[in-house]
Amino acid sequence: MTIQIHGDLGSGSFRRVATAAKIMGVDIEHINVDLFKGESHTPAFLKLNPHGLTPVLQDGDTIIWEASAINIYLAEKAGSALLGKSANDRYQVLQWMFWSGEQWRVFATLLFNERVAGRVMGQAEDPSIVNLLLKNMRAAASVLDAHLASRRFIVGDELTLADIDIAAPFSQVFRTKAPFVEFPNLWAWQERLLETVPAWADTRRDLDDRMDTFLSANGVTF
Ligand SMILES: N[C@@H](CCC(=O)N[C@@H](CS)C(=O)NCC(=O)O)C(=O)O
Repeated sequence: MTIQIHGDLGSGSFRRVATAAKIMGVDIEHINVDLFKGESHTPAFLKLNPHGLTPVLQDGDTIIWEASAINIYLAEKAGSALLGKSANDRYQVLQWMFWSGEQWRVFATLLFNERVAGRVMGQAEDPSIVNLLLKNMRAAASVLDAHLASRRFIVGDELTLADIDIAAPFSQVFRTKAPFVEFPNLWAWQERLLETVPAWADTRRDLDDRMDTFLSANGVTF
């Protein structure tokens, strides 16, 4: 039975899973959930994830939400080095993935809500919220920038799930105007990923197409 991933092509979280699956050669069936139509809040979807969030994996009786957990599940199934080549690398990968969820992506998601979702709904951004988010993002980005000064990847010498998790906020950077361009090593790392990881470039194209089509249909431009 094919593994199903429920999600929206315009979502950076879905992109993390779509990218990892492509790299690992794991066949997935994309079940579209139109987030702009609120399809992650229907009674049927809430049975999969009561938080009303995507992506969700369905593999027979196994249901997993949270893109990082889904990627670990897929990587273990595929025996992939995306989880790290050694035991030590694996813990480092997990460390950065957990950090990414708590200290990094969360601010990017809230910035997206303020600057993109809010605009679609005709709401002005709240400067006090945006300033708090930018302050936290800059603090985290400066640590990443120093970390990446002498490294090509977040852990070890190859791409891992840590890179995919930490790169996710770049998915919406031209819409959120997250201040990553102020951090040259971080920016160069992201450009390198786009140039050297075809799946990362492919999924960005899908995401941008989806976002641009929706936003222009709703008269929103960035
Ligand atoms: N921590 C979750 C974040 C999931 C998340 O925020 N998903 C967004 C799309 S990127 C979503 O489904 N939003 C729907 C909604 O808020 O209604 C993960 O990593 O999977």
